[in-house]
Amino acid sequence: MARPLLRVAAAWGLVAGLVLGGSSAAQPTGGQTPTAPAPATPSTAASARIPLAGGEFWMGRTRLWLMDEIGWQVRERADDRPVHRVRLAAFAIDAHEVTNDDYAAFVAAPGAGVEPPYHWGGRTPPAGKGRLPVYNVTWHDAVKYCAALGGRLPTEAEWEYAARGGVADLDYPWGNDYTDTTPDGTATKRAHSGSSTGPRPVGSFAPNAFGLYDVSGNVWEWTADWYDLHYYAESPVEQPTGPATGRYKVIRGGSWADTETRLGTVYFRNFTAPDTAQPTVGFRCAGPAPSTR
Ligand SMILES: [Ca+2]
Repeated sequence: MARPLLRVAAAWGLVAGLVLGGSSAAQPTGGQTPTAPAPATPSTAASARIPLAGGEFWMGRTRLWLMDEIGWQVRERADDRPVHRVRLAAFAIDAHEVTNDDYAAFVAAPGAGVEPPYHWGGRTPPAGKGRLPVYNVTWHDAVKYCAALGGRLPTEAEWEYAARGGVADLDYPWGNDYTDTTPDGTATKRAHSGSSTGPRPVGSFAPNAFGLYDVSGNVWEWTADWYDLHYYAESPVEQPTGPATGRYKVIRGGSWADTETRLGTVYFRNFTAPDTAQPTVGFRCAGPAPSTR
């Protein structure tokens, strides 16, 4: 049944044009226009963690793709189905991908027990690169970083819940169109992808409805969960945490290097080995919900 993934990047526009909306297109509730680059003053990861009340949502690919539904589209895996109900407790998640500056402070801390990413060429990031998302960090070191800040990696379900921003039936964190068309007809990207020169400073585009930046694109983001092709068929409703074991960890959101826009959807699942450090993979942390008084 498994067939090689058809390299359809060039044809994806055709596929996207055949989307069966299913229901009326969800309205983007976040900002719709890319913003100016983020302020030069770095925010700390701790201060930029967003509390989310938790709740229920439909996890998985809720939008129907005509060529997929009728079997015309060749896919190597259909791991984003079945769509299933998920209920999450309150938690908090970083507004931004972890930056080089964030990670440098961690690396320099006594007892951190991690080495700096090799592309830095030293203990600190290259000048002017502090607001870029950190990458070339293994899953294990990402876990250490988050723990040092009183957090952890988000589960895959938490990541998707946060990425959707409380809006049902989305393809992307801002809506269903990958680009924003200005009055003069210019199509402007709403996330950083399809580049050959690396990521951009975090927060270079508008956030989603929950205030998360760069959920789509910039760097893939580690999640806590092991990957399994069939997990959605057996996922519990309550607080799913992924398979008990596996070989690969789930990464989400697509990266600066990806040209297929579907990789930047809120439901696209990808995976890689936890001991690999790659220039397209970074992370953001989650943590406990702030205590209520
Ligand atoms: Ca990202």
